[in-house]
Amino acid sequence: SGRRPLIAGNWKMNGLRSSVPVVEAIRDGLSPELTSRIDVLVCPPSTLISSCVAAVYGSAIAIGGQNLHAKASGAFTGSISAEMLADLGATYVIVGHSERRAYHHETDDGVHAKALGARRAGLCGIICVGETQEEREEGRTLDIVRAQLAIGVPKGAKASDTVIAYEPVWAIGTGLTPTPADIAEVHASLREMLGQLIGAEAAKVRILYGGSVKPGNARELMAVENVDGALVGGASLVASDFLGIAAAY
Ligand code: G2H
Repeated sequence: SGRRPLIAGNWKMNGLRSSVPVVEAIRDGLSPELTSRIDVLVCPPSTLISSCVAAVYGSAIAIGGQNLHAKASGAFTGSISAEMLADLGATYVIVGHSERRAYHHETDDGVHAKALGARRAGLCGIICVGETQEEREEGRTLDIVRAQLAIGVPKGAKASDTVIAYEPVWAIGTGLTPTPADIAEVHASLREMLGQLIGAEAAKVRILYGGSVKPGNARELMAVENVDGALVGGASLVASDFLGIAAAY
C-alpha cells in the first residue's frame, strides 16, 4: 500500500508517574528493524506527557495526547490546547474517541473543530469513528461511519496531519472484535469516502483498527486490506502485550 503502519497505544485515564517505566520497556523492546518499518505511538494521560517524552527521547517512539480543546488558548478552565500538547513534545492527538463522544457529548462538528486545532498546532490528529451495537444491528454501520468521517475530517486533510481510526463501540474493551471481512468492508468504505473528501491524498492516509486488539488477534486484524495499524487500549498498558501487537508487523 505504501502506507507506513502505525501502532498507537491509548492509555485512557490510567497511569501515574510510576507507569513511565512501561513506556521505557516499550522503547527498549522495539528493535531498530521493526521501527524502520512501522511508527509507534503512546498516548498517556496529559499528566504523563512530559515524562514520557523525556523517556522516549532519541528513540523512534512518538508521544501523543488523548484529547484537546479546539481553541489555542482562552477562558476554558481545565482544558488543554493542541499548542500546549505540542509544547510538551507531543506529535499526535486522538480526536473524537467514542468515550469522549459518549461521556463528554462530543459531536462530529466538535471533532471537526478539534481536528483543525490539531493541524493548526502541527499535531497529527487521529480521528475516531465507529458504530454502536444498535447501529450495527440496524444495518447502519457504513452510513454512520461515513457521516462521522464526512463531518469530522477537515478540508485539505493530508496524510501527514490526519489518521483515521475505526473503532466499533461494541468492540471497545469487551474482547469482541468484528470479523476480518466486516473490518475490510468498513475500511474500504472509509477509504472510498476519504477519496470523495480529499481526493488522491486518501490513498496515503492511514486507517487504523481499534477495539480489543491483543497480541493473539493482532496478526489476523493487521493483515486485513486497508488496515494500516492499530489503536490499542487495554493491551497498551502492558509493555509485553503492546510489543506483541507491534510484532504483528
Ligand atoms: C478502543 C481501544 C483503544 P481497547 O477504545 O482506543 O481500547 O483496546 O481496550 O478495546
